[in-house]
Amino acid sequence: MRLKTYIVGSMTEAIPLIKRDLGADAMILNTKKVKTGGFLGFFQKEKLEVTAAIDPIATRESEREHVPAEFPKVQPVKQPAVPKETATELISELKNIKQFMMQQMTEDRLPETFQILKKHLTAQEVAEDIQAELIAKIISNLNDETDHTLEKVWSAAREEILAIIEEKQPPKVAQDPEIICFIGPTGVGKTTTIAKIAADYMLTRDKKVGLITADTYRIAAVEQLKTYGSILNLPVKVVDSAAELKHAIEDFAECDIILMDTAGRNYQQKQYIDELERLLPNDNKVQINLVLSLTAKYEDMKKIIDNFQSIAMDELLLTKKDETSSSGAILNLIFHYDIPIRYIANGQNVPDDILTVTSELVADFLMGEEKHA
Ligand SMILES: Nc1nc2c(ncn2[C@@H]2O[C@H](COP(=O)(O)OP(=O)(O)O)[C@@H](O)[C@H]2O)c(=O)[nH]1
Ligand SMILES: [Mg+2]
Repeated sequence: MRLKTYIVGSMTEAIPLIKRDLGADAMILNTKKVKTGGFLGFFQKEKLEVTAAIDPIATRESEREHVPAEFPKVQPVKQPAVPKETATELISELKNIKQFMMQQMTEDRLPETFQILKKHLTAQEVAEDIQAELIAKIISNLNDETDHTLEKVWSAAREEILAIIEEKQPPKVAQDPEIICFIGPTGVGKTTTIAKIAADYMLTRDKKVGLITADTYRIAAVEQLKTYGSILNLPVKVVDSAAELKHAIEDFAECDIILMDTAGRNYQQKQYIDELERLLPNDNKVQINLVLSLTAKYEDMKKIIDNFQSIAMDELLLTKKDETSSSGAILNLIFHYDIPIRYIANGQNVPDDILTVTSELVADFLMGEEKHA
């Protein structure tokens, strides 16, 4: 094991030195701040002590492992004398820097405006990894400390949030679905949301809508959808099995869109997902829309989504935005999962309380509206 310690101004400065002395396989063992100097221009009186190491034996052995023993004729590929700056190396450097930034980002070490931003994002329940990425990007984009005013940091955060959403949200499917099946936990607002969306298809888009419910679990649930059906003057069919569902879909052949309600289930349990799989036709005309309430814990939302590996979920729909002041889960879901979110429901009123998701809407929820025209 060869160890080497560097006193540097920043991690970016340390990496080329480590690579020069110890090679590209070196590992960073420890970083600590020492007085005198500065880190990325903020910590004026501090420098960074970086300890890196390389284990020449382990490195050689791991190189050997790449050559399969069964093929003795294979010659090890000769490394060029001066290793070229490859994309992989750059990526691993960036990872090192990011990892380091995350370590540094304990609140008391950040400049004050960033501490305020971080507190705000934490209160909004934005996940730690997203916070770290946002702050790292803002720091690297702002020119110097004169840019660290609260206003500039806030609007930079907004811009980064917009960029994340635009990058992560897959483009909406060009073709409208024929059948949308709404699934999700009990009481999240599936039936209410179906009524809102049905009204939108019918009144704004002039589409012929059919309603199906497979929620025969509670009599009141059937009645609830039938009530909306009669208010909107839409046909409602009740189904109890895959065969009945198939017939109902055939009966609605001349509808432009079928919206299907299901019983609320605890989808943290896999058995309910299997049950759903047996009910739904294996047909890509059917779009699955998972409805989750923003009042739920993010960890619980994740568990449900992760359980849906066997059924490809097409969209997420979030409800009860009006009942919570924190919007971090929206950004967390967009960042951690590549599932489109088309609507957010924000109240009990049918048909009005539903919003179409845009990057601006989510940025407004998170950072406040006053910062843009
Ligand atoms: N505050 C609020 N309440 C909602 C929203 N969506 C639905 N609800 C209410 O949540 C309760 C359950 O709704 P329901 O549609 O029956 O949920 P389901 O069991 O998932 O079908 C009802 O009291 C709805 O009025 C929403 O976006 N915000
Ligand atoms: Mg319902």
